[in-house]
Amino acid sequence: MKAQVVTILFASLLVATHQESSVYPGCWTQWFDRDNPSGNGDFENLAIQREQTPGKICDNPLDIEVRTVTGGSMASTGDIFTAADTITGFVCENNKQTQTKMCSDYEVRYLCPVEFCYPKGCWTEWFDRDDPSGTGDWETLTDIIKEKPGKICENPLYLEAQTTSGKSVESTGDVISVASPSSGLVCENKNQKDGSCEDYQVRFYCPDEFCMIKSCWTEWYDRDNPSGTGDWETLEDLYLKHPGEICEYPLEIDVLTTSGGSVASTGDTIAISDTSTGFVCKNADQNGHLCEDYKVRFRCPEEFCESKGCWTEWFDRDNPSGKGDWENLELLLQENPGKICEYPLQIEVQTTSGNSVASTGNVITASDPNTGFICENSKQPAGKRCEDFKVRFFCPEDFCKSVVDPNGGQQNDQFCKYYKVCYSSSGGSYIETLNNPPCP
Ligand SMILES: [Ca+2]
Ligand SMILES: [Ca+2]
Ligand SMILES: [Ca+2]
Ligand SMILES: [Ca+2]
Repeated sequence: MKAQVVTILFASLLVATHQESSVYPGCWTQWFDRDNPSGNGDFENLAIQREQTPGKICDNPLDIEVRTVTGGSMASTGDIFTAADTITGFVCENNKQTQTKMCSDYEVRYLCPVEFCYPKGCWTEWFDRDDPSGTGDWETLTDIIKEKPGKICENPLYLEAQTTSGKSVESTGDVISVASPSSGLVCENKNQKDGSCEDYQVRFYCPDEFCMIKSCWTEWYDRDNPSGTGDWETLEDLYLKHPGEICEYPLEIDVLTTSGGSVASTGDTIAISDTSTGFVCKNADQNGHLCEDYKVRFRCPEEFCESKGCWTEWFDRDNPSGKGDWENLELLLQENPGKICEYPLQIEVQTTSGNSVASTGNVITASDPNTGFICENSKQPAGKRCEDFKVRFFCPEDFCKSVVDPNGGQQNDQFCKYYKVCYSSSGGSYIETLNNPPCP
């Protein structure tokens, strides 16, 4: 009985801490109330809830919060609880109550990691711009944006903070003046008992628009078939087979069957699928059948993307006089065989006169390296039409080395003589061909 009380106190302490703190890198699920106390009690078990609402709760919740369905606190009911944790979930059994009454009716929710809440977002690097030697440690968002342009978004969703030696903020006992994703972290020496803050570092979780600009996907790889012990698409093997094409520390892994189906749709039990090992499906883990054949790709950080690949020439295949301006990849690939890679890493779009997309005020239907660019006249504000846009794509290095003769012929020695990738000092690059200007 004593142990239970301790558990509950501990749980509610954690809840309180996280509720007050917007710093914690996660989000709360909806409230779940699957049971009523009329039977043996109120059973809000995590495992059962997961089965009933697949995909709504993360695999490893960071915390649980419990309240009565009328919004009362756990303590207010006087009930004795069997469990209130992130492993079991919540259980209150009627026969464990000392008072002659049933359990109250409770609902629960879980704190999930930010990667679950916003799977397409990304963490920035750690920033440590200040030392506490002056008035304190000022790791403010405005300063970091100024000092590290392009390394951080302007509207982060979450902040994570720790000391430069990796200790949690709570463990230092410091009184923190400011800690939020919109402001960053400020610790002032004058507010500390010992007159000095620890040295902190911060990182921010940014929305997907930012992440996609600052990272790139590799091509899809399918090096193995499931005919042996399974389908082994490990990074170790892929590095060997495709040297230089995949970054050392991928940010994300993406897996599909070779026919494009989702992993979940196969029902296969997957042994490994992560950014440190890659992907493994073992035939032995399946119930008497073979694994499906899978392909994988990886999302790599900006530094890697910039260095490995080349820009195509600019394409302007359509005019906005009809339904809009359709510079979509599918048609561009058909109309310009060999001049664009099948899986571009990035897209760049401008008006044909060289202005930015933002400057046009057009509502854009699609603008990504998989789809290409589409602007539809029907989606524009009243009285407005799409401008005429041009696009170009950033292609993986493999493609750059094997660009087909822009005049339609196959790659040959003659072509290789005039094909060259030009790199500019600002980091951009393009292919020097008959249609593109020579390297400066
Ligand atoms: Ca309930
Ligand atoms: Ca610092
Ligand atoms: Ca495979
Ligand atoms: Ca156009």
